[in-house]
Amino acid sequence: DIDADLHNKSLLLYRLMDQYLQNDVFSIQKSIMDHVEYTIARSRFKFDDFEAYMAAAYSVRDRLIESWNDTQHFFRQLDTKRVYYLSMEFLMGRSLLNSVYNLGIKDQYSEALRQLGYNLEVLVEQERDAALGNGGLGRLAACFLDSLATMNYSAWGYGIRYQYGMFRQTLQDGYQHEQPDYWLNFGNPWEIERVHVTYPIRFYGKVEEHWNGKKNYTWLPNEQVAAVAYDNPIPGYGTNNTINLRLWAAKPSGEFDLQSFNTGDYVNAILSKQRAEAISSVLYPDDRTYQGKELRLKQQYFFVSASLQDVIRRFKDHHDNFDQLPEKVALQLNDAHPSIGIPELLRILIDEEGLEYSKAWEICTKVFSFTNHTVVPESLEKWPIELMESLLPRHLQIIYDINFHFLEELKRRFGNDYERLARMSIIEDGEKKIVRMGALALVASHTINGVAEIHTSHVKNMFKDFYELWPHKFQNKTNGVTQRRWLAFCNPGLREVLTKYLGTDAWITSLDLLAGLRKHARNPELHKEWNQARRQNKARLAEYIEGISGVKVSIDAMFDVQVKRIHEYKRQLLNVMSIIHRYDCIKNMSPEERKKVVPRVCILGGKAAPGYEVAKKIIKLVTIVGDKINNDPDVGNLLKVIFVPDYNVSVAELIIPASDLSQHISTAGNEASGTSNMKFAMNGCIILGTHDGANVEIQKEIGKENIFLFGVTAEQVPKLRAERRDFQPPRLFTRVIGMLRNGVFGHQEHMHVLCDTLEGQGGDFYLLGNDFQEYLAAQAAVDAAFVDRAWWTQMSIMSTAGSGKFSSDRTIKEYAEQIWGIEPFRRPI
Ligand code: T68
Repeated sequence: DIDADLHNKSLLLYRLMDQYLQNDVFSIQKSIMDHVEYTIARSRFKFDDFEAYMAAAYSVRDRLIESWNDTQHFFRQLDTKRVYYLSMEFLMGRSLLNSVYNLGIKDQYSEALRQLGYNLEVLVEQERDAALGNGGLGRLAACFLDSLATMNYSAWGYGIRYQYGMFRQTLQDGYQHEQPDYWLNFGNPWEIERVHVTYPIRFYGKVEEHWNGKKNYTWLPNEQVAAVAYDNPIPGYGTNNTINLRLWAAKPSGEFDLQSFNTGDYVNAILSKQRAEAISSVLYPDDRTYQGKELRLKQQYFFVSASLQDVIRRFKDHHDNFDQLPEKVALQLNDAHPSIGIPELLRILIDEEGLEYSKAWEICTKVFSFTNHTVVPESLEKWPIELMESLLPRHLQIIYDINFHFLEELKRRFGNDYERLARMSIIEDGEKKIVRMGALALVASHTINGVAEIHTSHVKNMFKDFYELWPHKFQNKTNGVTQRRWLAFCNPGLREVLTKYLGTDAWITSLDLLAGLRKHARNPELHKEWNQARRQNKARLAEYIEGISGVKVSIDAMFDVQVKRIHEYKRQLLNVMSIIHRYDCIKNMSPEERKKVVPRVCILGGKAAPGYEVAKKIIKLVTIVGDKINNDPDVGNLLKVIFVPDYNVSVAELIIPASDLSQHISTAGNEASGTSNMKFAMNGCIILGTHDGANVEIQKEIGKENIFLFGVTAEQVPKLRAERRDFQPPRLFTRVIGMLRNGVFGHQEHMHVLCDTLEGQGGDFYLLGNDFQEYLAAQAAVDAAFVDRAWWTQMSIMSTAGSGKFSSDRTIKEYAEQIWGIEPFRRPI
């Protein structure tokens, strides 16, 4: 009978529910083998390292999914306020090692694989980086997700599932070539495709006005694509919480385009629909330079619209009063890139949910907050009115509405100060009208933050008028990085030493505990263990360098590293010039003098935006200089210059723990924060840097005596630029330029182009000449410190000890408490 049936079914479900995955070695082996056989469809008795990696990854994913499901259920039941982190970029890197560590099952997986004849460390290398970001901005988003999960916040990341991530850099004859990043070609075991979580995304068309007691607008779009969700579980460390990164892929929409199917040209109609996929196909590889490409705006609207539809649907599952939206939803804009979300939310609330403009606006201003990552106003996106009007006509109307009300408010505050109005207007008037996305984000957000103290004061300046109007909106949130990936997991040798001397591994979730190292900073036992761990890392890197370049480097030499995107403002050129100066000095030394030289391996790496000619020339310069020096028998091990190609998250995990010195030498006032400086400092690497970005705060934390900062301050820069014409660069600076121009390294034409950026009218915008002397002095001080092993080791320990502040856990806690108003909820087992 029916009751008995139901009863039996319930019993069965209860029994099945109890079958949570076990994490003993044998259960893990069984799960891996099942995936070899049933998911990869290989034989249990014959599979290679890549297949073993895939099977292990699927097996880990099973465990992530359990945790993910339960966490989502837990948060749904609590009906917590959630933060949604909207970002065009998430630079995640690899997942296998991070996942097993965070889930607390690393040792079991190592052992399970070992018994099967595989090595986890080897399998880890089979994974392709998820490189859905350019650099700092995208990696920050990834660190934030790790901290949000670890600290038990209810959070989602939303972004784009680019089919091609950051291009792969190869060097051909020293020149950068870009290759497509086919990261999905062998499958991505970390994602879950949600074919049923899909939203229509519309473009183009026109807006119709109706009158039914009040004005109504209907947008009649004429292109539609579907956004399909791909979920990427993000496990926290030392917690049962697993949060979600939902990335959207564009697919042809099932419902639209009926018209083209009536034209008789069936095949072409299908093909044209296929083009929908272009929207999520490629990450724009230009950081900072904004190009005004229509596809970019399409990408922005595509992912933001899908995300907001998803957020509103989730909200409506439990609520029907939109007044409550700000109690349940916080929307963080990672730079101004997603700020088209502001008119999109208004459009949904007004056109689809029937709210009045003023009500919708009030709600809007309570949910959005905005992080700025730049120092140059020009890099804030500005869209030509015609483009916006054609692509998103209804949104342009709404932006006009927002601007109208905003200007009214300004007039009430400041009277008819038209200059101020023009400066602040969201629509820039001029020959061509333009929508200022930065202003839009500022007007709608309740908070705007910079990413380091010095940067936040710069942001207040850059948006001076807005700061005068709304000083309370401006906050600082100094960046941080996750010490899980960037210390505990990528530097296992040092992790053990730290845990031993701190007497606990609790620093992995409370980085401030590193301060406890200070009292051991002179302990010779610690010095020995510290240097042993660091030497092992150097040996690993030396092996890698030999593999990529054929150059043998000595691990007794100082590893002097500058790895980051290639930009004039980051001044890789300054570094190369000091390398040339060093070479010049060595060449002119007597054999006796040479004995005193501190051997260095200078390692540079980073990608240039494909259209950025000067940056590409700088890469070529590094390889030219390297070829000459590395092959000069006269110099031998005293100096080596290596360009590491295809710098990415995984390469960073290898390089950072192995560096003795790292350079962060941007012209003061140009680097918003920098985050790799924090990673290097944490790993006991000494920082050589300028008074820029987070360097300033790092110095405050680790002490002036443990860091080498040099050069002009941000306040001095405008004056020095104005005085450039009368500036006499130091003799050594002109000497190096002379060497380049005179063909000491060959390639004279190439050298002239680069040297021209440093000389003459309007030259040396980034003030290399002004900082050169102090830079060389700092370099000499670095050498002196390095030969005193005890001194150097103490500085290294003190760098790590003073890094506690730079955990993204600290940053996220500040965002949570001071911007988002969310609380942690830890899922019970
Ligand atoms: C970086 N910005 C800052 N931008 O340069 C860096 N831009 O100082 C800071 O530490 C980091 O953000 C995190 O706050 C970027 O990385 C981009 O990558 C980018 C990409 C597209 C368009 C504009």
